[in-house]
Amino acid sequence: MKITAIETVPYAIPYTKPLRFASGEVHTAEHVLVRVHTDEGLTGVADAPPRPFTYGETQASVIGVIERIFAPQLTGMDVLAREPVHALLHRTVGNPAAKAAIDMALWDIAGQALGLSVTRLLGGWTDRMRVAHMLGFDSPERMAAEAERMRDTYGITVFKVKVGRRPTRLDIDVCLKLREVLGDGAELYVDGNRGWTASESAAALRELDRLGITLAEELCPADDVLGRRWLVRQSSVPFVADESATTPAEVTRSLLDGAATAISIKTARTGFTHSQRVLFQCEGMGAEVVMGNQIDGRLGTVCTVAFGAAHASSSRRAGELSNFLDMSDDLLAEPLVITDGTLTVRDRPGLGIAIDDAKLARYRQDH
Ligand code: MUC
Ligand code: MG
Repeated sequence: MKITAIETVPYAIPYTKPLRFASGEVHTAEHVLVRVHTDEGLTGVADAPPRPFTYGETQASVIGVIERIFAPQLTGMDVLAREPVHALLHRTVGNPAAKAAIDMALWDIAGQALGLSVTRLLGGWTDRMRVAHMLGFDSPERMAAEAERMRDTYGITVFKVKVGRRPTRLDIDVCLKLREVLGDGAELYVDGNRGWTASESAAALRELDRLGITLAEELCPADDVLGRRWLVRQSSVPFVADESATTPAEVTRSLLDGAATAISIKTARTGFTHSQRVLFQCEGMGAEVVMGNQIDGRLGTVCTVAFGAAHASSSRRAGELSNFLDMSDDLLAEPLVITDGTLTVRDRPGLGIAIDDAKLARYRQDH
């Protein structure tokens, strides 16, 4: 089966509640729907969420690189020729979301052709994941109210708290409030998106430790090489690299350099193929992983849970799978349902995604 065309559709869907964090904020999901068409009539679908504050990509750059470079290179290639496809994608540096969307759409086609879900193709460990919800910057009261709403409505008891503001007290007060309101039953972890210095992070970690946080992510920049290593050595919980370790090579360097002891895997930037490489590397090196969230909509979340549920080590911790709840609408024909703090994989061929054409017509920006 051969690739005949790669279609890119820019769309914009507003958030009901913007997500704010140390490296940026998102008010509208300005993503690119990527569809890979084949000569046998099957179409693979995935989402590319540009994150200029993390990777430098924009909606226009995702469309540009796919239309001008990737589509001409890949058209005519065998859908299952994953290694040759990646060798071609690799010739162009950067552009992780554009490459990841193409990779996931190809897995979607492979699953459809075989009549198997992508989760089963990747490893078939389980059919569900526990859900962690990301709480963006706000006052302690409002963040605690959101956490309570997530717990009461969806059964979510794991929360990733965005930190990295100055003074650090702002974020420590949020965590204190969350622990007070949610009690010991809730799991809390923090993500600084590089907002603090290593010494600010170390002082904050000592206080956060007392609240029983379970992970600390990107509290200071990994480029502050010695400061970061010094901080990671004194962390009593796994220290997660997210935006500082976005390729298999960066993951290796990060773990060997002591810049992290755990890795956030985001299918939106490493697709399924390279996410699996990263996962197996982490297993080999004895590092934990967490399934992260690239501020994904439902489409991206379907991909994250499809991958996370496929392996024991990627489904052990709760995955960040719920921030699509903050979007005013989405492109999927069917809703994603979180119950008892759990999201289940669709047991359908491929990714099991159906796009609602009326919604796509409403939100697309190219006409
Ligand atoms: C996260 O884990 O950092 C914020 C920026 C980004 O690239 O992803 C989000 C969540
Ligand atoms: Mg992060």
